[in-house]
Amino acid sequence: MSIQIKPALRKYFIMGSQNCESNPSLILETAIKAGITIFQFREKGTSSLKADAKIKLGKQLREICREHAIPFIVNDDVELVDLLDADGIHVGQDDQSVKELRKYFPDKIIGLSVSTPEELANSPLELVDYIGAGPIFQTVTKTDAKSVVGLDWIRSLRAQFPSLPIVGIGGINTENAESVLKAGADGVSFISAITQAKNIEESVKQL
Ligand code: 3NM
Repeated sequence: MSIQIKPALRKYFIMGSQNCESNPSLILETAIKAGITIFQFREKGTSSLKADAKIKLGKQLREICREHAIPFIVNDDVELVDLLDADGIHVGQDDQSVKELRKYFPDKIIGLSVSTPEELANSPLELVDYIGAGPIFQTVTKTDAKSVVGLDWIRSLRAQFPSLPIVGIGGINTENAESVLKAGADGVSFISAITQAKNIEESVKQL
């Protein structure tokens, strides 16, 4: 499957079982039917599944994405990329280096989080398929999130890199998603806007 990255970034749903109050597979299926364009499996944190249970859930979510031709990205976990035959991997600045990843995965999507000008200066942008910029707004989902960077961070990145695929992250919801796009992002990524939604269908449409 050859993936067009910019359109895929438009509605980027991220989730792990620790974010869900009901069945993750059902939440993912509902979100896909409502129009998300890419999915990241992010099984992370104290209450997340480990080892075999993590792999088992990953396989279920991977199959759901395959059935609906939705790109499936793994957060951080290199082994899981092969195990789940993922379409790509998303890493932070302190995870496995992008240079190593690109050697290992020449044809997969690689996404990198970039939150500050310093991080930007140290990031090999030519080796990544997209960057995640954030946290744009305050988030309660990631307890160790960096300081809020605001919409200005998107504007600054867009001004410096007119064609770089950029997705905003952090505190993005149905009320503020449009402002992220207007600031220059190709898409919005979100966890709680869907996992905590009263009505997933409505929320995906408004994001
Ligand atoms: N990464 P919500 S913020 C996973 O800034 C993640 O890099 C962030 O969750 C970053 O949409 C974040 O519920 C949490 O705010 C996003």
